[in-house]
Amino acid sequence: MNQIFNHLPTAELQALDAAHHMHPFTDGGELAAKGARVITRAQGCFITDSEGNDILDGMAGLWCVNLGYGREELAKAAYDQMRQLAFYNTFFQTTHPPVVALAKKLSELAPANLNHTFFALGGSDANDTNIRAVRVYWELKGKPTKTHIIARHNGYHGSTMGGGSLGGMAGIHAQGGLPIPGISHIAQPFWWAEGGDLSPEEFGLKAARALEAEIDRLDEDNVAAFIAEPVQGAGAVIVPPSTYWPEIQRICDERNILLIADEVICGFGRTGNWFGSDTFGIRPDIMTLAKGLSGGYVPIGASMLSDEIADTLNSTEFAHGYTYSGHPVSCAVALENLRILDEEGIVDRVGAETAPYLAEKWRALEDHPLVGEARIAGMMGALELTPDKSARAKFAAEEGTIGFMAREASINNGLVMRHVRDSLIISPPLVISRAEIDLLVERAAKTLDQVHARAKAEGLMKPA
Ligand code: PXG
Repeated sequence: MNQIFNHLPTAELQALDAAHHMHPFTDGGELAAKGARVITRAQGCFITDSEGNDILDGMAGLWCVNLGYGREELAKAAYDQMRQLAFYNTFFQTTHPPVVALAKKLSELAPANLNHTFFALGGSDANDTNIRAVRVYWELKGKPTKTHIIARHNGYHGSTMGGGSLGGMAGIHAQGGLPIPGISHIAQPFWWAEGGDLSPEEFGLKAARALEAEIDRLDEDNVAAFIAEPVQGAGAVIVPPSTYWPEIQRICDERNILLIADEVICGFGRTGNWFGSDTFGIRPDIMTLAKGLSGGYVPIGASMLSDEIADTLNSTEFAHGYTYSGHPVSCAVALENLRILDEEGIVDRVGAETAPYLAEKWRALEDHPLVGEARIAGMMGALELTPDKSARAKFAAEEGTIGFMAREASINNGLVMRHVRDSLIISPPLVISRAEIDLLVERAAKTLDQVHARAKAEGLMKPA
């Protein structure tokens, strides 16, 4: 057996980690001084660290372990497929059964006009595929000037050159020359932070009409597509007002702009339906998929294309693809994951039962003095922390100070929540039970009490 170092003590693993492993989105020096938390195993909705702490995983890994940990069927699907056909490519006029079966299954689950899948390894590279696909599409349609893509501030679409450029994250744009040319960003539908005196519905319309203004500014003949997440995930679970998506859809239809729904987080049940597009009545031309497609057990991503786009691209050679596009093992695991989601009625149960239960409990946290707004959409939620909720105020302290404090307190209370700026977010496994939801909310409430007391004691409950 290869050495996987399970036997090493925590401190030794941390030292080796600091010496040799570079972490994503992490200040390496700061982490080396502190030591990474070592996660050694997981079962159901709980992860276990090397010190033996069981922690409720309120983030489903990273918005992906939707069936929870330790599902034997998924391990067996990988094992069986590795023995049958560990790898073969799909470049040179070959295919294999798992990729055929998965592409067919996706066409059954996706909105009616999306019947064609181009596979990737995750969400970032699937979005890179999308950038090229929409540009080649318009070129083949005889409109080669339609190349520009409109996205949103604080959207997240990955961290490759393409994905990071589509995303609207200032921290990513600050490094390495992003965004690449031909991409611009409009306002996000984030009422709490940017809605001012408007009602959420008025603000939803205003935010959507920023798309129309941007198309006018660029000229519709130069615009290929608009990309957005149905609910912004990494941006802090920003649930758009009810007026937003219908207006975006109207604008894309009227102005002949392709609509790309980035369903990397929302897809496969997270919002209580198979896709966020179903929940919000969106009719996308392309969907980006990853994460929940395999439940996080193996890497896989995908772009699902409309009949019209696929037929057009199929009229030539689309010079694009990854060695592992449609990897047989990833496809086999994804298929098994979708079978379980389907046959165990997990998406239906989330929509009809557990998400409404979570929503009721989560919204009650809005009464806490530290919480300004409790947002929830299906199995994803956020708590906006504030020193003054009537003013929707930010803290005077450096942004993220209270959020980080709350994240650390939460883990110590046995619950993984993530913080974005000064909000706390959750995205638990879709199989979470009512009793586990009770535990999640109880630990979140305890965390809020502790952080509120500490922030008061340290004089941090001051509005900016
Ligand atoms: N689109 C969306 C909507 C995402 O959420 C990606 C694309 C990129 O996927 P890959 O598989 O290339 O990472 C994502 C990924 C966070 C966090 O901290 C969120 C993501 C990734 C890493 C961290 O919330 N989302």
